[in-house]
Amino acid sequence: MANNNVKFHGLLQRPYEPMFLPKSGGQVYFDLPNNYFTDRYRPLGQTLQNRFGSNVQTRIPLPNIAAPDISFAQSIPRRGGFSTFNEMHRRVAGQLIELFLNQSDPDNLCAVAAYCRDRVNGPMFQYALSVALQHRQDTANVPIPSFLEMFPDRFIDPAVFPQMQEEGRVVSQGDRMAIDIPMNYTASERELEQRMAYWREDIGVNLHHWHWHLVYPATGPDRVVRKDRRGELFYYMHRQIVARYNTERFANQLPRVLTFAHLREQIQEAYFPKIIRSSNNRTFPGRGRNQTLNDLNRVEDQVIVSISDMETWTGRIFEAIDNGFANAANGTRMPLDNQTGIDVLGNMIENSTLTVNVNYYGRLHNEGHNMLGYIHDPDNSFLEGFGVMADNTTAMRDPVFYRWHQHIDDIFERHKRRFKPYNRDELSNSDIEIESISAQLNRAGTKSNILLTFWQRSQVDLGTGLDFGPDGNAFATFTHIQHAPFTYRIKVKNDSNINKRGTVRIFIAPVTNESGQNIPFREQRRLMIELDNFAVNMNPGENNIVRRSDQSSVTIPYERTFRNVAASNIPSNDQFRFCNCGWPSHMLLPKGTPQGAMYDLFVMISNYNDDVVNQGFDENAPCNDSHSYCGLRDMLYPDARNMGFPFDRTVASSISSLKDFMRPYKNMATTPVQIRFTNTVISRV
Ligand code: CUO
Repeated sequence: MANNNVKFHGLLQRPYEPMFLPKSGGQVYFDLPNNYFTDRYRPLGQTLQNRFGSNVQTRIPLPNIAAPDISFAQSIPRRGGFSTFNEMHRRVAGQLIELFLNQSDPDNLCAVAAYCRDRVNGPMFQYALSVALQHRQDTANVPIPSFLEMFPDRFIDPAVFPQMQEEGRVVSQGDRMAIDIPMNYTASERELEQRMAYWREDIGVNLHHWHWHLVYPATGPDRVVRKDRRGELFYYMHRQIVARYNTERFANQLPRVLTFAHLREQIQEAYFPKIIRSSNNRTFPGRGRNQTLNDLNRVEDQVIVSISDMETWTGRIFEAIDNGFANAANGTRMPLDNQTGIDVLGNMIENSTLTVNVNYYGRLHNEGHNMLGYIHDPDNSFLEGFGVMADNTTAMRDPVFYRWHQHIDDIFERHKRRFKPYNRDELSNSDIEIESISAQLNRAGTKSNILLTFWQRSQVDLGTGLDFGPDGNAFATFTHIQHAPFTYRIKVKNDSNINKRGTVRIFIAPVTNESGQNIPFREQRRLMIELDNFAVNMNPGENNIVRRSDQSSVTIPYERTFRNVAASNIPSNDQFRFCNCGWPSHMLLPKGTPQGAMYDLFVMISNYNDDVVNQGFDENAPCNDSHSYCGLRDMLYPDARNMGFPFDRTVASSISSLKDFMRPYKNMATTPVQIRFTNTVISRV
């Protein structure tokens, strides 16, 4: 009997190939009762089964079931786009998730999912089944293939697909060559924003973003949406994206991103994504220069929102922030205090179904994605689908994503500014003194505090995502930024005579902007990039803390971002829980410059008693390694402080540098670090 991994992987691959075609490169076959076939194929059912179902290793017989009522899903065309920013799409996906969650065991889930698969929108099916698998206890360990495997068309230049088809058709498995995905195919160097294309269009970055929203859906059954501090994590994870993006811009001699606060202004930056939706061979539309938003009146998509709606909602959100409370739908006042305020605002502004009052505060962030995603065809006159901004898998490709999220972050900052700077009690850690910190490459003889970045060429197998493509592997190579692995060394003195526990918080931030001017601390504070967060025990006296860069609480390893589920024989035990949410490790550090750009490395060891969340948590357990941006599955967020602590609040006006900020505190340290970028491509071995 096939195990759950084999079954569900069969359901999740090649989304548009009917269920009766063999799966997993011809190894797996689902035996279907007649009513699973769609009308087109039912008359041919037996013939098709005989034709395709011979010579397979593993047969999975599916039981007779009463056809579930999925008429609710018909409003989303099977081969059209699916967007979690579209309210109607989210609602329908929520119903499908509910249907999947309600199945009594994995066998029934498999049967119902197999019935639905050929009848509903492809990406929506993948999304709903992935969410359900992740959130059911009895399937929590089923590996969810990377979205790159399921829908490679969202992530890479479509020019490579015909070449891959040719290679797969003509050349037998063992001899197939990898097809190279070019860098820099979306614009020329005349377009300055193109300097950031390697970052915006990075496959791992976009996968992370998709997986984050998969782990934290904004709509669906309450037990799926209601997660500890999800609103705050929405704010923090996206704030970190904006901080990282701005920092990267400086290294590429570009100024920080302009906030998109005034919705009636022209948007100077254009973007032409050059990717296609392979389900219907339509392109994702481009966005020309100097376009302006319009009211959306796309009746067919049920996307109806005006610029003045957006302005009204923004005004009411500001009013809530300035008053320090929000008006809940039931008439009560929700205090926007330090404890819960940011979480309430996160859910309100995003908006998730946890918003306190959707009728009053609206759907600001999500509709912003829609307005920008439909800027080319606001009333559907031209029957054009949405652009990349209206799709979670592709939004980070577009320069305007960062302008929009800078604005969203500025709204959260307005709330954060209401709080007094952290005081001595909150920042200090008695008896703990950091004597020195350094970061050094993992190679003997290298100088401390010089880190290296370069291009790396890696390979992925996209075979499982090519509907009606050749059996077996289809390799592609792509080029991405990478850094040489390094190690932090932290010398700490514990002046007490007892063991102490602390949380080590490591950040990095740029020292100078794009033109080499020093960045004042009030700006640098918001550019602090979290690199790691972990607990330590400190004995009385001297302690040497050694931590490798690949242990970061922010990232997941390359293999987790890109591993091909089909290729690896993953047992169904807990050791191999497959968790794809996490910043890709190859993007941990800013790129730096060929001459070497200077950054401040900052380390703080805070008092564990103020950090601890009352639960067992082992950072070495599978899936627990990227909690800073993704939290922990089925557990509370593991750090009791405000996310971003100690840099989430403003500081006294007398503080003008990071050194000023940390001067009173022995439990903090900083050192300048240089990041040097070498413009060569090294193949992953
Ligand atoms: Cu992740 Cu705007 O939420 O993209």
